[in-house]
Amino acid sequence: MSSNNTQTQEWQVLSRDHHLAPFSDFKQLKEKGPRIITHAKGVYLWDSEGNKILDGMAGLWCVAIGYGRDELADAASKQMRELPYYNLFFQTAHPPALQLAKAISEVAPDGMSHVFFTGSGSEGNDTVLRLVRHYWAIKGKPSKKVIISRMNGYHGSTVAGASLGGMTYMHEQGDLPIPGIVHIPQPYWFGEGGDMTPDEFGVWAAEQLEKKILEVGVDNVGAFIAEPIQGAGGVIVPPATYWPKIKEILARYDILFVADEVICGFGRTGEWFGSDFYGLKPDLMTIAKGLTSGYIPMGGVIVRDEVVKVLNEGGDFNHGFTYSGHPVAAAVGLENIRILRDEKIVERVKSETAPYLQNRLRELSDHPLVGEVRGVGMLGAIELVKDKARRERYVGKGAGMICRTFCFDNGLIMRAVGDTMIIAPPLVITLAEIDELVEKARKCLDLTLAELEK
Ligand code: PXG
Repeated sequence: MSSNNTQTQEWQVLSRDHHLAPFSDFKQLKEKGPRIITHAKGVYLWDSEGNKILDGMAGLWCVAIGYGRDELADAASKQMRELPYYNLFFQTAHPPALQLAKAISEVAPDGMSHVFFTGSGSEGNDTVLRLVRHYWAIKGKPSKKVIISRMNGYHGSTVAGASLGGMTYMHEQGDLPIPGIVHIPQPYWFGEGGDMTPDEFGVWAAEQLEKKILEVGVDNVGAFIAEPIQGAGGVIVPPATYWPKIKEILARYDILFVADEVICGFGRTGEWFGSDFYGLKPDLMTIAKGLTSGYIPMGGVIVRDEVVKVLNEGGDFNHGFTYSGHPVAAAVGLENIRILRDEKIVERVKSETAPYLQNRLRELSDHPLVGEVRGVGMLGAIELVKDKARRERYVGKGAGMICRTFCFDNGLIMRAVGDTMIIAPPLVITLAEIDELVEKARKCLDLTLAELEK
């Protein structure tokens, strides 16, 4: 193990002897030992070696209001003393879940005033699958079961979530997707656009939805699910032609549209939801992450009123979780939304910090290693290439991982998805902190280029 610090070593031994970490190579992690994060404030993390790190990923895309807000701790503590647990089953409810449902409906797009709570985004998407099929059964069209999703989309890690997702490396480890879920190509122009212009490619990628609906048969298709901007897939901002064409196609066929807002929701694009940013009209929206700024686990599904009207006629919906609408999580979510609203954090992202971040990030386009910089709001991606004009990669060199390691060692968390570097900082990041982020990123691009050209 890498550290000389005995406290760090102790924790790494606990990891080696007792912990199986998510999305990790267990054996490799045992040998190397994890970096131990001990505390955080604002946009900064500290590790057990005393390093201060600018968190360019807001944890895992979730810490919208930044670390260390006592108000959320106080809300949790107060609720734990008053009613630490009760459920929403069997015709009971409690104030925090009901108040949070109302608060969410106030920031959600018009006509989406009901929420089904879950414990996570994955559970939210499991709920989506159950809701979609239940909806069509009530409407007398039980054959409309198939859900169309996208390759390289991310919708979670439960069996339904991973099936809806289009990550082949997840499908390979569990005989997924489950039946009734099919995938179409993603609108990733930089990686897959070939000789088409971005606009041509956006139309082509959207047309794959119509092609798939016709192939499966509209009588068999229940819904299309998509992230407004793919997050875990590499911050894939679709070409400008994509969503308008998808909207046109959705209007032609009687299927539901599910926006997975787990990353885009609660201000990340500078609007409350990615659907607001693109003018989409989803029937269902999956939420999590920014809902509680990650201070406590919680997810849910926001449902359009017309859909609720149908569900109201369907008798029991036989689905729910012990922790659906957990009172402590709900109290934290309420306080988080209050802070987002009262401090006008979403407005400030839109008018000030996001334009600044996007401008500053694009300055990196002149770097010899950078093939494209793209982003929206507090989401950004930097493509690492060997040849800019031909969008040619460094084959087999692991450029992204090299860059990610340099970033970590230089006090910046910037993630790598293959050779795409991605950022999603807390929404409260300041202009000075954005400067620091971009300057550190440039330095690490220099170090990465030098390493690759060695
Ligand atoms: N939908 C989207 C769009 C997500 O980004 C989920 C659903 C699932 O949420 P839960 O709460 O069940 O994790 C997510 C989660 C990564 C990474 O590598 C991204 C997520 C989770 C884990 C890793 O970027 N997003």
